[in-house]
Amino acid sequence: MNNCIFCKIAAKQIPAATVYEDEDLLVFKDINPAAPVHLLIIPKLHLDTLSAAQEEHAGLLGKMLALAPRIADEYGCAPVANADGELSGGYKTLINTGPDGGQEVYHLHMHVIGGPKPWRGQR
Ligand code: DGP
Repeated sequence: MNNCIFCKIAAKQIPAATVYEDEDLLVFKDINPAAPVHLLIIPKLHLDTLSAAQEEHAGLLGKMLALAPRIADEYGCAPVANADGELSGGYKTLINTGPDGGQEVYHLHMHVIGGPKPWRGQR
């Protein structure tokens, strides 16, 4: 293992508020939440960035994306329609990639951000 903080979280060497774990993925609360719900989905496999992912990682990326709505639903963020069909709720999924993409931690991760507004940095 390198000196990666998210690898250390995955290896349970440093604590995190973990909300989901399977053989490939870990989900924990962001230490600096931008919204009432702010979770990070990481692969246990270290990849620096989304751009480091290769064809062989397609299944892993698919698992991350497929998990996001399940976790968001669990945290009450799924979009719901009222009787008039108007939608409320919802969440943002975000993968920052590289310096210009705003990436700070160089272990691939997907943000799941939701809950009652306002959120910090909302666009
Ligand atoms: P990004 O800009 O996409 O690389 O965001 C990295 C996020 O990781 C940022 O929102 C804060 C969070 N983070 C950084 N270090 C830790 C940590 O040690 N524990 C937890 N739970 N989150 C962290």
